[in-house]
Amino acid sequence: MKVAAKLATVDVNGIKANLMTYNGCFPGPTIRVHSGDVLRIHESNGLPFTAALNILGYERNHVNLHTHGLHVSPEAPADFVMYKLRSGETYDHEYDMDLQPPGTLNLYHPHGHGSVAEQYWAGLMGALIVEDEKQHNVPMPMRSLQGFDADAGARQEASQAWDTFKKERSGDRAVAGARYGSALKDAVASAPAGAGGALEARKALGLPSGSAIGAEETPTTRSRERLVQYSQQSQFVAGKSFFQNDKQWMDSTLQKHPNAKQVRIQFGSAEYFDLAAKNSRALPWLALGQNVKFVMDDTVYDIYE
Ligand SMILES: [Cu+2]
Repeated sequence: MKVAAKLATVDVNGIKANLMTYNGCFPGPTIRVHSGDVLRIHESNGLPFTAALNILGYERNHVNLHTHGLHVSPEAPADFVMYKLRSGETYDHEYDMDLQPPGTLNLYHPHGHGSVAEQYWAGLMGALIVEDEKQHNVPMPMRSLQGFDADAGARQEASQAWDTFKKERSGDRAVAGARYGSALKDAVASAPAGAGGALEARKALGLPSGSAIGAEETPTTRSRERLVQYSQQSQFVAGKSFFQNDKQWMDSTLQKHPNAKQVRIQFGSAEYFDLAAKNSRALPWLALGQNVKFVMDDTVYDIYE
């Protein structure tokens, strides 16, 4: 992917505007990537050279590049912004998207101290889309939150809850809503969602905080109860994120190894204990239960009951 900062006259809603642009368009070209990719961006600065300073006293028309929202390294050559690209210079960024969850909308823009605001406002920005699992062609059995995908009731509750959270700006429920929203969003990535997260979720969705079963059980409260469970269906264990599909805990990196060698091992069998004895690093993953699937040394281990 190439992005070139340059001045251009662009049509913005029928009005001609002289902007700073990426590749002569506004917004800049949309970059689409997949979780697990290596994204390479060749950046060049085609803005005119000037010795002028801006109102903050910083030299103008130097750029760099920031990927706003990506879960990537801040070190060179990834999301490193401690440099100034002068007119005519180039920089090659490389971002490892291993930790970036699928299905997210992010931005790219320059991030130079003292100059970012004027450049951003002048038009230097573009969208950076990390495709969702469907677009990524992740096989259905390897997708996260499969149950949620198939559960129309819970999805409807989620979208209504989301609308409510946006409207409620203050108070307990708004705070719980914000916390719960981010717990649900992170459920696909490494999720620290524990008992506290569940409590926030219950508060936000207007459910009783204990498990007061029976009182007023309606289809709506049942959908909301399931929604709480979906946001709890992941955990981070010994360097891997796991999400739960049905009874099975699945390693999120499975999505990157759709064609890896598969070994099916029955829980409690002689092979099971052999695997445990020979691979101490697999112990925390095996401890997840009797139905676990994880990747180790390019092999997928499918432990079943
Ligand atoms: Cu930003």
